[in-house]
Amino acid sequence: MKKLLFFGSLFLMTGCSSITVLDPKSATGKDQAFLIWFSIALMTLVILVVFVLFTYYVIKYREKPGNSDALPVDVKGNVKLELTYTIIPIILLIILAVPTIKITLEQSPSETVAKNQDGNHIEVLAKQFEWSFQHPNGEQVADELVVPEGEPLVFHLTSEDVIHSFWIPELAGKVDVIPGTELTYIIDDAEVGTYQGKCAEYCGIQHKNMTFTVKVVEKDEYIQYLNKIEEDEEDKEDEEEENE
Ligand SMILES: [Cu+2]
Repeated sequence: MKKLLFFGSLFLMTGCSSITVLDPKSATGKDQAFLIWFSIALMTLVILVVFVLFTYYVIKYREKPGNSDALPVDVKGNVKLELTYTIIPIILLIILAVPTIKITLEQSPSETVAKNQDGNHIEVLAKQFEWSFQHPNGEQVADELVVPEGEPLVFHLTSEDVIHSFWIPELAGKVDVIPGTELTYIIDDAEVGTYQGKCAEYCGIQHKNMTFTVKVVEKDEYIQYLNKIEEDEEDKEDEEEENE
């Protein structure tokens, strides 16, 4: 039994080290992680109360030597008890519902095309099996996204073929990317760093290769990056002209 517990907990702990969604690097992700921790805490409280009462009554009313024939007193309902175990769960559900509804409504991707929203706007086009990111200066880069820190990241998500799912586990939850619809999704206060992104909806034979990198950089570095991709594009055009 001890061995089982030891290996069981070891197994659980090794799993936890890689759950990046529980240690997010953006305000949006932190709100989502808060909901996960908050509901786990409430559920743990309920489980503890149930198990303590269960253990207590199992011991209290167990069969004792000498009174194995005794029958319990027959009672017909108990209004106080029934009200207690009806009202407490209702209160718990309300406590859980308030932050859940608030955060979900605030963060839900919207179908309104919010081009005048404050922040850094990125057009995201998903297709089998590649992500294309269009920066505010019009330049397009595949599978790598560089964004500045300090302003909301406003993603305009759309798909060219099938349903994909846009997911940067360390920054925020998944969002479906749907052909024919443009969804606006905002990630607030992303910290400087490099994060992995992926498609989280099975979209075809090479689905697992549909990954991308997100680099959140300081403002100066971001401006340099924009200039660089613009120059690269001009160089490419010049080369093509020379080749013609
Ligand atoms: Cu995909």
